[in-house]
Amino acid sequence: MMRSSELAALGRSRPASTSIERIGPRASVLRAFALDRVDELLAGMGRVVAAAPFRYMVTPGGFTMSVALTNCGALGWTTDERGYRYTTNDPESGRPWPQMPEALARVAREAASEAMFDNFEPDACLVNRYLPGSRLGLHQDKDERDYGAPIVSISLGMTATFLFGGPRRSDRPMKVPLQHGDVVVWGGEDRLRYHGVLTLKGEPSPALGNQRINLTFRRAGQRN
Ligand SMILES: O=C(O)CCC(=O)C(=O)O
Ligand SMILES: [Mn+2]
Repeated sequence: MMRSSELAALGRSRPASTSIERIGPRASVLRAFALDRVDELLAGMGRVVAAAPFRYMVTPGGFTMSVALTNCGALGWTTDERGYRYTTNDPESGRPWPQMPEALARVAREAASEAMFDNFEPDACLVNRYLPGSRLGLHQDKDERDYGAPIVSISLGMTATFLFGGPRRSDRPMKVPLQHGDVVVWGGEDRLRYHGVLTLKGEPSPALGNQRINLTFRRAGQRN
């Protein structure tokens, strides 16, 4: 996998505004990392949403999530009264989840590599849509088959406050503002840290208006 220095050698240097903030031993925020890829990310996402529209899923506890979601890739994350799990097919259409657009997978691989996780090959991309008032409670990402691969999370649109906690739900989370184009990567000893998103509010985004889109890439099935 290529690092920035190698990309620069190929004439693909990152915008000057890019910087890395460590938020854990194996967790970092890559500021503005996806900014020069927004158009291709949105185009790819548009194709995914056309085939598998956003929907509001129900938690096992019977609550409807305030975040709308869909998926692309070989596996897609779903929740219903029976629990959380990954499925190969969209339960709404019965068809396989749309393929993960190569442009999305590429940014995820490059972000993982930049954060020192080589050979990340995502097989699942969960697409979350937040509208003002949407929130995501503290949780761990633990429905994946093994935790060897990192989570790569791209933020687009409105700025949100990401909560990044510890290994226990009761650990006080740090608050990390995430802006359009920022990418968070966590893995290794940080892989199971609790995290969530505070209720979305504030200014509309010049790029996406009154919404925030989050693309979360995972290795959910067998490892490569
Ligand atoms: O929207 C975010 O920044 C985080 C999303 C997330 O944690 C998830 O989808 O599991
Ligand atoms: Mn999560």
